[in-house]
Amino acid sequence: MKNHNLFSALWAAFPSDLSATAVETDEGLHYSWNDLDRATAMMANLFKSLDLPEGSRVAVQVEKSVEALMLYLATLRAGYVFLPLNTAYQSAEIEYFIGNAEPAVVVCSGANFGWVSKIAFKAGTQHVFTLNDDRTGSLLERATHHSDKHQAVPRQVDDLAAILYTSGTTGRSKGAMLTHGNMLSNALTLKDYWGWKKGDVLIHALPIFHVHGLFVAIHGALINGSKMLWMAKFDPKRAIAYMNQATVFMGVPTLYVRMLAEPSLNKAAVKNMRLFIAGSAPLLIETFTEWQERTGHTILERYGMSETAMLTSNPYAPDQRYAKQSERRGGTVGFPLPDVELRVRGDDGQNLPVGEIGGIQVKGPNVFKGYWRMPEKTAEEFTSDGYFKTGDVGKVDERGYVTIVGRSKDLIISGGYNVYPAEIEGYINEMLGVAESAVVGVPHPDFGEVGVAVVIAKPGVTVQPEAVLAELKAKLANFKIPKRCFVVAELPRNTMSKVQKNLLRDQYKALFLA
Ligand code: MLC
Ligand code: AMP
Repeated sequence: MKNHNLFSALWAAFPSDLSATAVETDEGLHYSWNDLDRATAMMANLFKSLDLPEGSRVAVQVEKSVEALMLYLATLRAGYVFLPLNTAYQSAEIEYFIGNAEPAVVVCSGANFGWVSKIAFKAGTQHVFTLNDDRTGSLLERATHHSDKHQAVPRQVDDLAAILYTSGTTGRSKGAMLTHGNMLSNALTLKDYWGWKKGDVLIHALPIFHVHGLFVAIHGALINGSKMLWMAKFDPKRAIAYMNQATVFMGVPTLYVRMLAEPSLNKAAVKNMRLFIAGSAPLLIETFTEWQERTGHTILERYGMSETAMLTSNPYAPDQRYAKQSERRGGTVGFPLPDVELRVRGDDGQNLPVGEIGGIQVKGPNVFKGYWRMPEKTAEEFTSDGYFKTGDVGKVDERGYVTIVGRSKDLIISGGYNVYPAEIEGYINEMLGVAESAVVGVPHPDFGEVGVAVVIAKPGVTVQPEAVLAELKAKLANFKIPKRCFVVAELPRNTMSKVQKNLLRDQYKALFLA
């Protein structure tokens, strides 16, 4: 029987010269394809020696490093389920994820071992390893004692490969279960659609705990046997300097905005580049146009989400299905990918005609299996005929281009990270002296959108805005902290007493715009 383990497909795409560089880091280190193979075999053998139960989760909160990439690949290779966690998450957030996912293995940085291991052992995790971004830690120490040969564990298309937590609109985060089949199908589709070719080199500038950096970028390079120029942290100057040795760049809009602020970005700097891809948040038309003017390249914008990986993309080459359209249209997210079915539905559940705005629903081999241990939530998010309700609101024009115009989910996307107002409001409302709060997203020149908190104090109590933000900072990941807080007498409400967030958004919309 064929082994559908995603690792096997990635491994099969390694180039024949295994001594060639697979990853070059911004510290000047070179890792060969052979290094990737051997190190992931050793880590996979370490996991095997632990005799973990079938389907075990491996939860990982570590800084970006090539060893962290190897840990991801080793988890796939060993047939377990990878659970990446943003390094910004603090103890309350980590406690929830570990408690909910019940991982058999947790890997954290040495600096966090004290508090993370306490949480993990309390949740019943048997093994806690450390991995630091300077190639030290108990994971590597233990792995070196194992063989560098390992046969990828057989997996079926429908077997779990990863769980990605996406914050919930209400209540707690949900773990999106992605299978080996989901990810391989998406990687192969994108390889073809984006015209990956021999000799392509990817600048890897994104964090590796979300879909964009972990799946789209890594799978894209590996399934094409392409080298990656690996940036531990995005730096616009360095990214531009890398472009004379690279051909493909992927980034959230903020990365493009920051590169545009660099005088070194010009046509000469990008002359070796083939493709610039943007996604995870709306790319402003101004950024799209300015990039075109400065570099002569047209950014290719695509759209996806944790539950589905990539769904739509502007064309790289003419798309045969849409009258051979080859134009990348700013402000749109392009066409549904070849194996994705996408429809726009009205509130009455009926398909909407071309150009009309409604809820985007999707179906395809890339669409996830459901939310971890939340069958009711899963059922709610799928239609009776098997379409996933994305929560994004959009339209399709007569040429087939999809445009996202908003979200039915109350969500702020800040610098490509998702922030759920309900979660922040929950924390603020628990604070001493607070009667109520509302968090809204407003435009921001760097992050695209940022949160603003509007708070009402209890009668007779004085609440300081700075104190609200400081208290949040102590509890939540830094990117979730609203950039400003206002204490006001009342919140605007409609006749049903519901807070009118649209009015608040309008009131504060110019806060960060010069
Ligand atoms: C950092 N901060 C942020 C922030 N990132 N605030 C809001 N939104 C963000 N995204 C905070 C910092 O903690 C700091 O707070 C202050 O803002 C200034 O930080 P900075 O130094 O400017 O930030 P930096 O470290 O440079 O990070 C910015 C960034 C990073 C844009 C490089 O956020 C990033 O890598 N974003 C990419 C996210 C991503 O990969 N998304 C893909 C999701 S997948 P203080 O208080 O400490 O000063 C997905 C599906 C799909 O959505 O379709 O792809
Ligand atoms: P996440 O849950 O982190 O995977 O974020 C997914 C969400 O990001 C989607 O549901 C969209 O709302 C948003 N998103 C991703 N790509 C784009 C894009 N190109 N334009 C607008 N929104 C996007």
